[in-house]
Amino acid sequence: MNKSRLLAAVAFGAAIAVSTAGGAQAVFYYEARYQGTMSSATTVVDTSGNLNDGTVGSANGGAVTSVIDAGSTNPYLHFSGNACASPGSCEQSRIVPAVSSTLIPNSSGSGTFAFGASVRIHNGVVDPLAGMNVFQYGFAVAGASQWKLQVDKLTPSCRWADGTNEVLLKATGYTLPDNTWVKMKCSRLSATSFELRVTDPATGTLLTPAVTTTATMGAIVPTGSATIGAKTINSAKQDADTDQFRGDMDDIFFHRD
Ligand SMILES: [Ca+2]
Repeated sequence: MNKSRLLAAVAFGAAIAVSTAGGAQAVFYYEARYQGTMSSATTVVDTSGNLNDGTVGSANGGAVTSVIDAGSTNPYLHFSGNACASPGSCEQSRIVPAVSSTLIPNSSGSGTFAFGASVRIHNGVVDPLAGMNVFQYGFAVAGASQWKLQVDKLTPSCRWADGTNEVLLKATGYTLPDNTWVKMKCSRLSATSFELRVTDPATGTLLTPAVTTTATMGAIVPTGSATIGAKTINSAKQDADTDQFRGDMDDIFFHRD
């Protein structure tokens, strides 16, 4: 059992204990989770138990690969290529879950839920001014539901929208460090409470103060396909159009309470 799985198992056990003691509180439930393993060149394995594997789409030679660093046993996903502003030649890759309709909060979209991922970027590969998508479902347009995690200009931010109201939480003043794993978790903690936590995935230590807000928000029911690593694949476009992620990603998750 690798460290992240061990920590997950410990956290799961703790949640069960709370649930038993409290009587009514549900154990959070991973609807989809990608922890770095692939079963083929284009299939990312869902470890949540829901068999919701992801499929890699690509253009211009882009790829997602499962990598294990020397001295480690923990696989992660690497998105190929360097930051690119030359339309027609940018390596592109993204992951699309087989099923997106399950990535909806309970209570017809009104329930509490969380999503997130760990990322590691590399100076010289990534454009520090770029928009980069991590995990999103739905688009940021008027009238559309969405939940989204992104690292635009290397600053983590989460967005929730019900089609009318929106919340954007940003870790203002914090930028992703070079060659370092950082975990980001976006949570709807109650009907009106939202939070972004940026932590060291190995220890859980906050790397910047948690960002929270309260807001009016209805049901969040995105449509279409959830995407990981870019909002679209289009060989004629450049990174600024596709929000292509550059670097490494691990433990991408969506869970409902
Ligand atoms: Ca992993």
